Amino acid sequence: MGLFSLFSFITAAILLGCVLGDHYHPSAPGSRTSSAKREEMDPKFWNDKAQAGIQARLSQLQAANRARNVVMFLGDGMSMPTISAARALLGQRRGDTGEEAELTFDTFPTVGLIKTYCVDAQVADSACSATAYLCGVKTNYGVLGVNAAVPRTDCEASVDKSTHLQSIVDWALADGRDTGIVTTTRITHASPAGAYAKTADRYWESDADVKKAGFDTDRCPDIAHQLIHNHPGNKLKVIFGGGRANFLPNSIRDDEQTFGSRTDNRNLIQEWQQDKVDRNIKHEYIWHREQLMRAKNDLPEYMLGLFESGHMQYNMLANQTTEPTLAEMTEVAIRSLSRNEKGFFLFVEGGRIDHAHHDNFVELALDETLEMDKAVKRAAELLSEEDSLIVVTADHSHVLAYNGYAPRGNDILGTSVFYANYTWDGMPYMTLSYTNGPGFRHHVNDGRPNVTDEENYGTVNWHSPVDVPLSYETHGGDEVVVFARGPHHSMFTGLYEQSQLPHLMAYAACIGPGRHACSAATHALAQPVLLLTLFILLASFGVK
Ligand SMILES: *[C@@H]1O[C@H](CO)[C@@H](O)[C@H](O)[C@H]1NC(C)=O
Ligand SMILES: *[C@@H]1O[C@H](CO)[C@@H](O)[C@H](O)[C@H]1NC(C)=O
Ligand SMILES: CC(=O)N[C@H]1CO[C@H](CO)[C@@H](O)[C@@H]1O
Ligand SMILES: [Zn+2]
Repeated sequence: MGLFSLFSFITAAILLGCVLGDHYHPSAPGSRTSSAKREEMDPKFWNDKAQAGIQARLSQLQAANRARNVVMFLGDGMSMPTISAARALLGQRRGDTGEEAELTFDTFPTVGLIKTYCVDAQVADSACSATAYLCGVKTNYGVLGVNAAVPRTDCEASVDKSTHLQSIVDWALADGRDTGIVTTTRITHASPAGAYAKTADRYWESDADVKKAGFDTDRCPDIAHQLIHNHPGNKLKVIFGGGRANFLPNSIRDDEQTFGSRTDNRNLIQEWQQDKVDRNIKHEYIWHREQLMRAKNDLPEYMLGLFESGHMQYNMLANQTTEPTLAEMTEVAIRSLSRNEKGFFLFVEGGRIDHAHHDNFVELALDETLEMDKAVKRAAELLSEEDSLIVVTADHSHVLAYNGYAPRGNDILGTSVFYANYTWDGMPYMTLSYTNGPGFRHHVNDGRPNVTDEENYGTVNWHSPVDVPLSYETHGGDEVVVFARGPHHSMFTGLYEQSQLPHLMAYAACIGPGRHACSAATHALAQPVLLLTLFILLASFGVK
């Protein structure tokens, strides 16, 4: 009886709360203070935190050296809700409420926003966006390293050299710096290929793909071939990722017993090795985590690591004996490239955030985001803020939504429990859900089914619910974030085009075409001197 009246009292209070709040923002969740942290009740907590933030920003203001090294981290499909939810998951895995947790790149001093649309598309794919953030020019959906004069799949148009773009890898090489690419996808996949390939279609990864589209590989060489034989791919000192099949003939099995996919009978891994033998350069091809760990202690000049036949495995599902983590690959890459006195450019991609989103596997997407953050942490530990610029960003957004209004600390992968009762059908809904994708459920008895009742609910292979049925969830068109730390990080603030990004990195590093931090420093000095000279000259004329 006592319990019952307490329950009715609470229910009445909640309903009253709803009446008192406006109906768009019911006031009830705020009244549930049980999950809030004690120290957060005290204004001093927030004031001290804000003052510490001022101190941290002040100590960042001095860094204005030239960036000797540049590491660019790309979370494929790492939209803003992805970052917010991954942060909560990070904290909750440590047993905390989660929302207040900090990713490594959250602590970077500068944040900006970039517009990701392509020349012919409202919402970007990873190819036109890679061309923008690596070559500095926006182009058509699906093409790589060529300008918008090349329509997708138009082989002949892409033969015209005037359509070819240089990437920041070219710019770094021209300055005598070393370069590398690291990814969890096939190394021939759109994002890493933006660093070295020129092609009318991102999916022409092996000769078989080009031929299937009806084209001649002599006119339009496949992406794997370009990586091994063309500049700048053949100058990359570190190449780590998946995608072995595109480098091997379809008649032979690789070290993990999977067949290659090439129909020209070429073994591009052997051709890569032969090229180094001919030039008498210390090199190593690796395919296993232990080989990577061993190489760390005796680094060859060139390294090619292909750890899977296709994409590398999701971290949560990976065989940890054979599969290195993104942080491990990043560390070996940085140790290798750091040997160049002039510095380096390294591209690191957390490439499977995107794939997990396309399948509505939200936990995998968040975990892959946290894996990339671990790689960022490793890089930030290994490299000095004085001479190394680290940029973290995404190529495009996704249609993941972070729904209200669960109480503080509620399981980020769970239901918005408090409001389950207020859905029209009385069914629960998830805090994280998607606008579209394969996670569509047919209605039962004219209503939504109870998705938390499903057999595989709570597993990584459970599809988050969606509104619109599609085989694969889509990218989103909203801005993505850029985080920057190191020399000239403040240049990355504001809201700008994605194609601005490599120009900013080149500015800070004093490489590539256009303005440089190094020459800008002299200009800044030269201008007043020039003005003064002019003034004296005019004054002396005036005296006469
Ligand atoms: C991981 O791969 C190794 C080598 O192929 C294999 O021996 C081992 O059984 C695998 N482990 C798991 C958990 O699958
Ligand atoms: C939905 O399913 C869960 C798990 O079986 C159950 O606890 C909950 O009561 C169900 N809710 C409704 C409204 O059916
Ligand atoms: C106010 C309200 O609708 N309460 C309902 C919330 O959901 C539970 C379980 O489905 C019901 O028992 C309540 O009546
Ligand atoms: Zn995608």
